Amino acid sequence: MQFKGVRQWAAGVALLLGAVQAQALTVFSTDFDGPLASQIDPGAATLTGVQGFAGLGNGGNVFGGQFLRSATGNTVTLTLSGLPAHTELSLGFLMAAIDSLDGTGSFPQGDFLNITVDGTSVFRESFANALESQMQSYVPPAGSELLRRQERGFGVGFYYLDSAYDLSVDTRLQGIAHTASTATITFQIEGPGIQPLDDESWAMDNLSVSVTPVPEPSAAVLLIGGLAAVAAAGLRRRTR
Ligand SMILES: [Ca+2]
Ligand SMILES: [Ca+2]
Ligand SMILES: [Ca+2]
Repeated sequence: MQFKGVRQWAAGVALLLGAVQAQALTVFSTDFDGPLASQIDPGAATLTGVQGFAGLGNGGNVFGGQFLRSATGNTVTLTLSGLPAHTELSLGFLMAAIDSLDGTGSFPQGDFLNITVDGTSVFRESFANALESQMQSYVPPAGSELLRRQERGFGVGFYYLDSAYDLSVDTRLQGIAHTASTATITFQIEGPGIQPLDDESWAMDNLSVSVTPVPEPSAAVLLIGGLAAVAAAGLRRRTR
């Protein structure tokens, strides 16, 4: 009976520690509506109005104001330093797939959004807007697709339809094993199909990065100490 009690307390401690550990801490976020954050090297990308993407999103996470628009082939780099001790890193953003991105294949096809964390690709999928027959490798999970092949601005006309996705709901970008105090995250549409800005492009809005902190040793010790005291009191009561 006592053994069972001890086991229950141990399980309780593990659960509470898990709860402490699971609280994500936002270490970077930007809505791109002010000057570009110093942690971002945009390459050739520029801040520009979101045009007809305004208001698309989930809950309060919607396109608005400006976003960072990039030509295919250009690399956007986010460099973070001084991160607190952590075990996992998560990121998310709203992605505008603008104009005639061509999906998987050989030129002009071959437009893959590739996201790397410290040099390792964590997401690589093609996006297609130009023709319904083109092959898009990205299969959006529930809640990700905000719009598909509708006209929302920039190039306008037959091939130049647009799509939008909420990549903050894609589990591939969540809980990425990571412990270093620095992180270098790159975003690029690459592949054999890259074309000029007036033909195809993409943009990000509401970029956010969070980490799952390691519990403070002092907090963990206090928690275990407190629970042990309560457990001991309970055992004393039962053994009287
Ligand atoms: Ca914005
Ligand atoms: Ca367009
Ligand atoms: Ca292309």
